[in-house]
Amino acid sequence: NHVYHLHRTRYHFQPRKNWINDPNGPMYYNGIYHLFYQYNPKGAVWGNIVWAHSVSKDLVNWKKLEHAIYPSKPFDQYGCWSGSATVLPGNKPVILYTGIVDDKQTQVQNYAVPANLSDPYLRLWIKPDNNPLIVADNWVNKTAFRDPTTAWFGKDGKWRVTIGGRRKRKHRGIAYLYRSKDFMRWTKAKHPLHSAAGTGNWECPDFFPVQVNGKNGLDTSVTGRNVKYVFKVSLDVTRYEYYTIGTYDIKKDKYIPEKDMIDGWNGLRYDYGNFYASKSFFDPGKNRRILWGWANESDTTDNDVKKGWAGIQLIPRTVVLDPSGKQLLQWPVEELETLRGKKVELSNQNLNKGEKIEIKGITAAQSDVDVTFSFNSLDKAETFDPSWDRYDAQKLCSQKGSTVEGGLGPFGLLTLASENLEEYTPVFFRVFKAQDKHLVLMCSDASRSTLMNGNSSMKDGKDAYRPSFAGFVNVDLNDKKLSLRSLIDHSVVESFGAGGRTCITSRVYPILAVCDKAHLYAFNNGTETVKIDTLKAWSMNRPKEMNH
Ligand code: DQQ
Repeated sequence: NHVYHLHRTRYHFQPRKNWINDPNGPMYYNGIYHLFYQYNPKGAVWGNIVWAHSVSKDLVNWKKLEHAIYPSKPFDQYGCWSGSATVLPGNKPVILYTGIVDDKQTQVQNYAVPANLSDPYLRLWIKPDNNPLIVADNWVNKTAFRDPTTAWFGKDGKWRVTIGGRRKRKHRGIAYLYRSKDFMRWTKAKHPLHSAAGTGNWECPDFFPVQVNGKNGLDTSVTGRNVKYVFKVSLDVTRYEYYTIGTYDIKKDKYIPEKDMIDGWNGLRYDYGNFYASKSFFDPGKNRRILWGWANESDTTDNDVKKGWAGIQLIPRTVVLDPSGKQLLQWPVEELETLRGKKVELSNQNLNKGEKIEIKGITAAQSDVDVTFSFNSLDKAETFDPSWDRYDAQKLCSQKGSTVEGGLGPFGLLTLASENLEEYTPVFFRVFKAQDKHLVLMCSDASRSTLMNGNSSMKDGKDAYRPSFAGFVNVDLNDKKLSLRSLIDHSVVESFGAGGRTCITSRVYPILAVCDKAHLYAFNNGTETVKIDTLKAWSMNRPKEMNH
């Protein structure tokens, strides 16, 4: 049991025990951040779901409160599933969430309001008797009808909300649209906000505006000329999320992805690793949009039960539209930097083929590392075989891991490494030359992360899941630089490539590379020499207050 305890994260959001999943109803209200989340009060596996509730002034320190919403009425007695918060005019928050009404998992949409608006923490929530607000009609698949978004307000004086689902007897994922004048009586729009064939059930849709050529976040109801929209879904079948960028046709009340966006399984992802059921919210305190994602365990269900806990919330990320307009950029919220302790710095250090440098002097198992690599030429980039699948970065990463010699790369970090490299989780780049352009592969490879028995590249709950997560990075290499930031926290490595263009999160469970036995290295296994331009690494402190 000793080792299990060492896998608890120290600066990620994690309750003392039991199962957690989706972040719910995140909001900023009167100077306080609220985070609700799916929680099983009775154990470390999914079930008995309530909305647990924590509050924070800085997104770093969290105070645990009593459960906000839990099964108690006919409209939610079998579970209180995911949903979102909307702050109505007059500064009145309201939560929309999915209630499970029977043992067949029939889903309805309910609302809850704070019992006392003058309580700064909004501890108590009331579920009025006119619930449920929205029930499935005959055209809606009532067991795939859930996760209402934050509502947005139209120029016609009506509120809108979208709800995830799946066409009956079809694999078309669908985001139903409902409208209401008073937030109480809701009517289904003739057309969904959006749908896509072949994607299966959509969970936790998210829909929000982003500024073009700007870094401010926008309230969910903002429309206008300098605005594009993001639409994200969590795919029930594959357990990952994808998003597109597009426009919102207000007349037709439809979202339309831009032409060159892939609207399906090969679409852009917030994160190419363990990141699911995410939700964003507008933070009027700092004029930014913040994204929260959940990472489940990659360990066996047996080990989850032995540990007594499962699931963490990842570090909240600021999201903005990339200047190209073609994707988002994500970056850990600036408040995280208040946890930075001891710092070490390196600069202008060459890494020749096969070399590695240890980053000493910080707590490698609990750290924040930010490094920029540079190189003199792209000439040695390996040829990208045209027969390889450009959308299967993960397969490429599992074949061409961190030790297979390349041209330009593999180079990057070896995180959570044991002294003799029996265990390590490399996060690295590999640059390829395709016919039309260079392709930058970014990997976070858990395949050598632990000597613990049981190993699988598929998640089945019986074996530990050790995938070679990977994604391509759409980055301009003209300046011959690539940057990487990794947040390392005992059993999680959360990485941001090229300023947050590509993000990958891995959950790993080393048995040797634990606590002060964990090491951190920068490495290069490519024939082209790369240089560590600058590297800054910090030991990360624990938040003073964190649900314990
Ligand atoms: N988790 C919730 C659902 C949602 C799913 C139930 C996504 O509302 O669709 O715990 O992880």
